[in-house]
Amino acid sequence: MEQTFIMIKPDGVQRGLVGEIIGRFEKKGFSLKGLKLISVDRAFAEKHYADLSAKPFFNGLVEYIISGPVVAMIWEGKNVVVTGRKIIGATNPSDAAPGTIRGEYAIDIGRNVIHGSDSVESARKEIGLWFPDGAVPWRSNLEPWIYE
Ligand code: RTP
Repeated sequence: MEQTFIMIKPDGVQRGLVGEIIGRFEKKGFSLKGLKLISVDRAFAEKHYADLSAKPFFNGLVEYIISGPVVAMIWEGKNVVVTGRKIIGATNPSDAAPGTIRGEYAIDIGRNVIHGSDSVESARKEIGLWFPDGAVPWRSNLEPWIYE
């Protein structure tokens, strides 16, 4: 089954949005397969965002991510990478549709509350970086009520 890496960024944690965000993924029917509250250092944040190292906003982005604890998660389910990005909404909250997490809870692109892997391949890499011991192996007995 497909997995994605979702991170509630420091602003989401500080603003008390953790329960709301987890609830959205749970209620959709996805399964939580990894969860931790963690503060990361600069080197780790730079590794996570290595693909963006040439961008002008890179340093500010790294400062933002290390400014407080984040909630790192693995979510599993059919098409969870693409659907997770839809639940999250567009990168810039001004473009994010109402009803999405960023559409409801964010204004500035540099305080956009949440990260979600943008492809199955980046999900695999990010899960490997954040959860070196892998996902917690368990299966929900609700699956027959979620998948036909
Ligand atoms: P994410 O990786 O956090 O899910 O975001 P994304 O794929 O939707 O967007 P990406 O282009 O990968 O950018 C990563 C994060 O960098 C910050 N950003 N700031 N100031 C700016 O112009 C700017 N552009 C991007 C955002 O926090 C974005 O989520």
